[in-house]
Amino acid sequence: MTEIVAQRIRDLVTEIRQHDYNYHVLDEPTIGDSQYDLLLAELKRLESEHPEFLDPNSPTQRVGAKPDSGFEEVAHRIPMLSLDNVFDLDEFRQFVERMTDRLDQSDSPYLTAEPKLDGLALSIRYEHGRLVLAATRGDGQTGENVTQNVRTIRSIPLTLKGSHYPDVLEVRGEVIMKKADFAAMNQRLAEASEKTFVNPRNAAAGSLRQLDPSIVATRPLSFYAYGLGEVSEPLGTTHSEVMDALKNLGIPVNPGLVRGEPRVIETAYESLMARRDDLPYEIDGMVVKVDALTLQNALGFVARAPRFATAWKFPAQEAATRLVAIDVQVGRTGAITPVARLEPVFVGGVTVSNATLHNFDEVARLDARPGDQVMVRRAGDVIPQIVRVMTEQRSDVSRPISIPTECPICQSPVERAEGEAVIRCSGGLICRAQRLEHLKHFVSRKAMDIDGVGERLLEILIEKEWVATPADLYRLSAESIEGLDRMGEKSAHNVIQAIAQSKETTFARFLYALGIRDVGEATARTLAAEFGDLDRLIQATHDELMDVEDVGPVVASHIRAFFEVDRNRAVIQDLIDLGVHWPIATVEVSQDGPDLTGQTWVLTGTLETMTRDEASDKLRALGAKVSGSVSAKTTMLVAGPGAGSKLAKAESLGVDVIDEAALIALLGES
Ligand code: 5U1
Repeated sequence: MTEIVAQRIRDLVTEIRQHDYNYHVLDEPTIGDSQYDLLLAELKRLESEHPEFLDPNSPTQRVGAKPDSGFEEVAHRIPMLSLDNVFDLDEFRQFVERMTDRLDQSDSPYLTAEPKLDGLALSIRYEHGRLVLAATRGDGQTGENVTQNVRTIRSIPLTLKGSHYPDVLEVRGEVIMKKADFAAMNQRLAEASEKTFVNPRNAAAGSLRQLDPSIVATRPLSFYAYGLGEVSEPLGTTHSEVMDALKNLGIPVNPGLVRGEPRVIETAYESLMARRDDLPYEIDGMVVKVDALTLQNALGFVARAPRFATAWKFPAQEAATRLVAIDVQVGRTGAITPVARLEPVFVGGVTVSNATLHNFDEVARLDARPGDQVMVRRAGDVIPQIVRVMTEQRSDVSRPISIPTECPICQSPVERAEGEAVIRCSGGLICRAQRLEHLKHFVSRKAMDIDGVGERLLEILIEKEWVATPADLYRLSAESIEGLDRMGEKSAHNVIQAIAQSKETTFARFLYALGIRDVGEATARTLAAEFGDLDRLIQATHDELMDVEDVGPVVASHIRAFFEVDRNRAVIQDLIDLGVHWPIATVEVSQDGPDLTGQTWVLTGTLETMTRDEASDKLRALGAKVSGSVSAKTTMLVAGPGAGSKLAKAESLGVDVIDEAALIALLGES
């Protein structure tokens, strides 16, 4: 019996180690987390019932004992080096040239490139295949003994895999926290009202230096090796061979190693920088090394850094600067948003002088005040953001800004809809800021498509009070605009001609041009197809609007609110009186198919031989109305694969349901 238990414990230890390797090294887990937890729980139970079979390196022993106080010092037998940096292509090429000269070679040496993980350097010592010591870098000569904590990091094997390894093997690498693990951990900490971490690097460093290993065990740390310290026998003749050997021993190695000539490395740098934000961990550059270990030794070291390697840094994504002011902007829909004006700072590869603050809740959350030192982040093409305010450096006289109660442009009162973070100007078209944005939208290519009427001209026309509503554009003459914005006679004539030509439009473009909140091009097209006629749309009830595909309660409310404003209806009438027109939609009822006039159809799920839009057009051609939601008024539901709640509702209401094949037969297309 006891032999059976001992064997089961050994099997579980082997199996769990294999899963650790699959998960952390290969990144290819073969079982789910809960299955893994079951195996670990069984092992824990058997070990507690039979402590005589407990292997000190069992996967259950990762939550180590508490050290008495602080961390003891560890002298590194081989110093832990740091890296010199290069910051651009020129510096990189100089680095390669220096090495090539020094090696007295005609060709530059083969190089490797790997992501420079942004974490904490760690040295892990294995003796006879067992983890015996883990130490932080410290000053490079002496670090801290963090063995108990490191034993809790699941990606670090407590025993090496296989049977061939050096008696002494010191592995060097980086302890990090992946972005997703960091976000989840911070959320957990926040929910427990505990202090959260500013970024994954701080979280990794703070967690590894925790004095209580049982707390470290709850922190989702990862480790990736990038080199060696002391070894009793070589693992290979090149850096790439060493990395492969470490991987085979069960050690996770720095991912994405590239090997090649300097040109290959230059391309790898561009590619890595482009993928930077998509990687699961934060990196701050790329480490380039000479691949051949003999050449590495020949090149040697300067002071504390090797000559054979460098960190080719990425432009920093975060930088500190001063928040000069918080300005307020009014958008086309009247949204009033705070904008941070910054002392210009170079970040993410560009000079930034503005950052978004989203809304006034965000200003309060950050506690951002004019004059504060702030940390600005610009990652990829994302609009620069303020991620942190250094409140500790704040002057005593600083004061929070107050939320405006009136529009800074037209002084109309501001409104805040329930549940919305955004405040809005209630001035509508009387607000000059909204007027400009509204007119820019009206003339834009996908709306009325009026060529030659740009932002500058609109600004002048508004300034002169010649144009207050879109209709005023159609009252302009070539003579009146000649000379504005350095416009010649010919240009003025062209502009007026473009304005006149825009009078002939489509219902969908006109609807889109009105700038109703949340009515984009696609919704405008659907509304135009569904209602065909402006009066019918103006009179449509909330429920009728909701019947339209893709129109939900919020959009329906915006449409209703827009048409309920007298001034908006007056502008529409004005536009029509000035000659804006579109073809009247004539529903040509097809002679070939059945007459579906008066029927309401709904489409759901995936159609295989046509798109939903095509099917809708065909049904409309037969006289049917196509709605987005099922109700008692629905005549027929066409359900394709993947149909969900609409199908269930149709069945519960007793609405007839057909599939795509039946629809095709009905359309007479089979
Ligand atoms: N990826 C990587 N990071 N890193 C840091 N490789 C690497 N190599 C290092 C350091 C300090 O040093 C070796 C070149 C000795």
